Amino acid sequence: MRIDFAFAAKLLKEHSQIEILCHKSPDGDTLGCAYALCRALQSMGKKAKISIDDVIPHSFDYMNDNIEVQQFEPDLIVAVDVATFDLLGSKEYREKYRDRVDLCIDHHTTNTDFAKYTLLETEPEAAAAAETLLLVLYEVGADVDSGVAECIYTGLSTDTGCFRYSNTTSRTLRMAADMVDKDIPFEMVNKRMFETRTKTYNALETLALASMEMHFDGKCALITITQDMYHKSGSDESESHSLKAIPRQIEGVLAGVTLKEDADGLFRASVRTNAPADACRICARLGGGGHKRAAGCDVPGKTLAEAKQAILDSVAAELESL
Ligand SMILES: [Mn+2]
Repeated sequence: MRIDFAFAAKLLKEHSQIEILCHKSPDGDTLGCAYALCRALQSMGKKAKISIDDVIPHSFDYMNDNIEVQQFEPDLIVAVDVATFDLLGSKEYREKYRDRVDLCIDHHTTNTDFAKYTLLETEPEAAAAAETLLLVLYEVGADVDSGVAECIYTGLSTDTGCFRYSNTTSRTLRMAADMVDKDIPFEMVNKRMFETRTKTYNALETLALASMEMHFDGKCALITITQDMYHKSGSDESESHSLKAIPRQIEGVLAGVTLKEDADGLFRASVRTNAPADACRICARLGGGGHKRAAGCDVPGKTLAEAKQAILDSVAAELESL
């Protein structure tokens, strides 16, 4: 059931033992929302904890400072920035939460209403779930101190490519300005999120760049990240996220595709587009979803060649429709 801000705030106010869920392959938005909410709830004297079925990259460590680790049985379960139930994690992990997620605060048009109550602001309303969450925190009357503000800022900046993507609105910028007014170390956040690279990431990027292929008269660029590349570079999946931005950066590209092989040999595509190509439509053809300029899907195919063909067919269909 879709709910409004007042109802979401009421749910948070009426409960005192709250578990917060992130999506797998966590990014700055899902983590920023989770840490911001956890901090705000703990400073209201409530019990709050974050659960996630994945490794949290070290670059996000700063948001975890001063959060108390609390163990308890939740009376409210809240998912943040999670569009579908499957995105919570592995089959075994998510079974624990089947029909148990009470509230979902999200900004994906593809949200499946898997939670009992859903507070949804879709693009162009909210570039990041952190925008929606911030409004919930205001509605709750929570103290948005610098610790909370730093987490909200992380969500805002990471989902907008540091306020460069077309999903950025004046509201996003105003909220970011309000967070900066709380004396947050935004330069440190930007540096960690957008500049600092590990040696292993650098090695992985080199391999990914070497895999680049151009298709359809240069309108599509595709890079591949295989398990073998993780081994060769000493990197792992947690470092692969910022690679997704690369194919779209090439002049003339409308659809930038990153095809990743997971540990089970299955393939997943991340698609980033430039207008007028629609990333969500490209991924929806294969059963996935997301946003207009950024979306993802599982790609059928037992081999890399088959997976490549499947995603390229969907890109071709999109390009022909323009
Ligand atoms: Mn998001």
